[in-house]
Amino acid sequence: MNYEKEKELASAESVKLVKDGMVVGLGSGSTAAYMVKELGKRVASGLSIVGVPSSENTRLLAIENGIPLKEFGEIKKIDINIDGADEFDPYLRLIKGGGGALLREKILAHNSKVNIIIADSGKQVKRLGAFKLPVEVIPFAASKIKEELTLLNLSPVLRKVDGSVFVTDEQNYILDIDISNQTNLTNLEIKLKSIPGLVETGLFIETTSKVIMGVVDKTVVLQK
Ligand code: ABF
Repeated sequence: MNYEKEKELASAESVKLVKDGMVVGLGSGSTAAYMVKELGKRVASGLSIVGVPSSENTRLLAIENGIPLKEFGEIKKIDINIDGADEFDPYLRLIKGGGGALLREKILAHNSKVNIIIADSGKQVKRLGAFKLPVEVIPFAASKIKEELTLLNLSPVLRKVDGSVFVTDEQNYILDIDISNQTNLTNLEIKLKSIPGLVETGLFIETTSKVIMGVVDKTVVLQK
């Protein structure tokens, strides 16, 4: 399976949905990176858009690719948001945040008219949870939240990269939790969001308009 090819195919297909004058949410991760590069080519050919990046990494990539940007606070609404995912299920519910950008990604998704997820076929699952769910927590509360999540049998692990604690664009920490035995994701989301100091989860339950999935040498569109 050539997942990189599938990511490229899905990204190229998603960029066709972008029209002149749109405000475009720019996702994070390697699939979204293909999309940003493809969008940059269309901007170079005359497409007139404004991008809103979901991470500092995407901001830098968008600048490198000549995409005009605005700060999230400067725009009224995002016309189309294009982002990746770590997993999606048959209900188009997502686990996101493998790259640590889940907070800004969820904020952009919430403020978008249309949310397009681009993915390779390896992201499609029958049931979410093989991929650990990232939750973003403020450093002040991280250890206590970890204890609370442990008592909920969610097996939290503080995310580290090269031995150092990972810090998000908003200077928070990430706990990766095991939701594979959870039967009600809506209740789980409500429970998690009720914990003071837990800022956001990588569970995107209602935001997705459609998924464009690369499959070998073509793309498939999935929507509710
Ligand atoms: C991003 O895309 C993250 O939310 C998610 O973790 C990531 C998936 O990464 P990749 O496209 O590199 O597989 O939006």
